[in-house]
Amino acid sequence: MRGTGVPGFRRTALAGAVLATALGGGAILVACGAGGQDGAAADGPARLSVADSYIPLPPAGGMAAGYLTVRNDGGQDQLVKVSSPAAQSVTMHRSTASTMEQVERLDVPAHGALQLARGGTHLMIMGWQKTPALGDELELDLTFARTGTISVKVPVKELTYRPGQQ
Ligand SMILES: [Cu+2]
Repeated sequence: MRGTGVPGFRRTALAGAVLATALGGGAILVACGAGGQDGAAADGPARLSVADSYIPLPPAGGMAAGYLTVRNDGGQDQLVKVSSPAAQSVTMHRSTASTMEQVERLDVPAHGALQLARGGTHLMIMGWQKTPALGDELELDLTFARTGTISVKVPVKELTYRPGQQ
């Protein structure tokens, strides 16, 4: 019998590339409504603000969820990417009856809100640079198709926390 397998897959190189991408995402672009490129779009520029953001403390530094509300007083936009200098991976998920699936973009309706909440659409955060602790404030960089990137500091709360209870 002759060994034909290649012993070392190039996993290391791949992981390195992913990490480099995550670290490179640390550059912060703070979007300014007046400078929007698509300000002339028919339904007007989006006017976004982020509220009620929190991350329930993940067990033992494991995978965490992230919840927040994006309010919009202007035209429609889409959340197309989320990253964090504190974690290697942030993805957008939609919960279905039995499971959850990753989504590439989430609509922010005109004069409405995109809500990421328990039991519904949420963020999944993994690969912490440092184990999160209660009271930490972790940066999330939310990139929107029209508005650009908005950076928010998101507090780490108890696992059972719900917004509205102080
Ligand atoms: Cu999920």
